Amino acid sequence: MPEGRVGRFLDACRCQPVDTTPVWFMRQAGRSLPEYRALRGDGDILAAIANPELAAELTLQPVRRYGVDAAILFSDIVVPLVAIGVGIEIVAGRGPVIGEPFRTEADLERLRPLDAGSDAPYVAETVRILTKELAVPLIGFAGMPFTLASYLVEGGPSRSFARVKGLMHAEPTLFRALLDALASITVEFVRAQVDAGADAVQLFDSWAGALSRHDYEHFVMPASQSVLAALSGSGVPRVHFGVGTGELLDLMAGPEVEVVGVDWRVPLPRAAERIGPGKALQGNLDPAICLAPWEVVRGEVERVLDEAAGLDGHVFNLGHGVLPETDPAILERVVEAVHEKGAR
Ligand code: 1CP
Repeated sequence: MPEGRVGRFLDACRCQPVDTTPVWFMRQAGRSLPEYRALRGDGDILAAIANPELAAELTLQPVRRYGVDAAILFSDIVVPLVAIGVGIEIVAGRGPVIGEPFRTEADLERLRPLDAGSDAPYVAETVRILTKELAVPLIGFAGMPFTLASYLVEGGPSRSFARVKGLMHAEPTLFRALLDALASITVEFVRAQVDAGADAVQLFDSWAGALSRHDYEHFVMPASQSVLAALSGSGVPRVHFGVGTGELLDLMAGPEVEVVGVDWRVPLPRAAERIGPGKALQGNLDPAICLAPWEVVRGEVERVLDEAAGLDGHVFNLGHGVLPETDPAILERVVEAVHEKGAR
């Protein structure tokens, strides 16, 4: 890709020189945007995702409004599971809810392999539309096995993750088989996006931070590593992200990762110390700060950029997704401020 706005996100991912710091926001599409609410209405989000024209438009909305340096495909981490026939509903204001949660060995049969071309043809179609329309890179994404398993086993969003951790400890063999099945599905889902033209991928292990370092390393890391390794031939940068994963950052970095996503709890220089040289970091403004008056937000944006000054590569982002109550005007100004202050 050529230089300037089109190239800076991918260059930063590869720790190459950039004209200014690239920026995008996790959950940049969504309910904080009036144009999103207008287009989505009360329709089913899974139906919107399965409609390539609509999904492409929802992907483009934040790129137009904010002038961010990357687009992220409008989809959801549960889409590949829905595509193989797992009964899942995304309930407004709550999140994915599983009709029949996974608890026993018999449930493994419901996790057949994904064939993205026939089970979810709309994904590649949306990516193809977007690669024609976009002047910035497109990020494809998927959920990592543990985070997907947490929804399947808990039956929906959870605070304690007691059931999925219970399964992990009580039935480690079944737990590993579950994660392996999910790893294959994730690889196929991400590959389909890359083959259709996605320029980078982000692997969301949003809830891995609920685990102890020991349990992550022992029970979860092998499946996650297999996903990352399977994508090594794809040639696109791999971003690995979780929330509350400060104590796992070195384990999540590894040789198969180009960019490590960092939430707001860990200062970027400390994250870099834990990860070691040669990796780009992505983050890490606390999304709640974007609810404060602009002068406060600006100060915090500058603080994050100051902390990032010594990094090998930096992609500015929030430490987690945009909160629905965020004023889009604030995010417009964040993008401007990052580009201005980050200029080399
Ligand atoms: O109808 C709606 O608008 C509901 C909100 C919503 C949206 C906009 C959901 C339900 N999913 C999405 C799209 C989505 N999901 C995107 C694309 C939009 C963008 O980023 O611009 C992405 C990247 C996701 C990924 C996703 N879904 C993750 C990983 C990222 C993260 O936030 O950690 C997770 C954990 C989900 C599950 C999910 N889907 C929806 C909700 C509300 C949730 C979280 C529920 C929970 O707290 O467990």
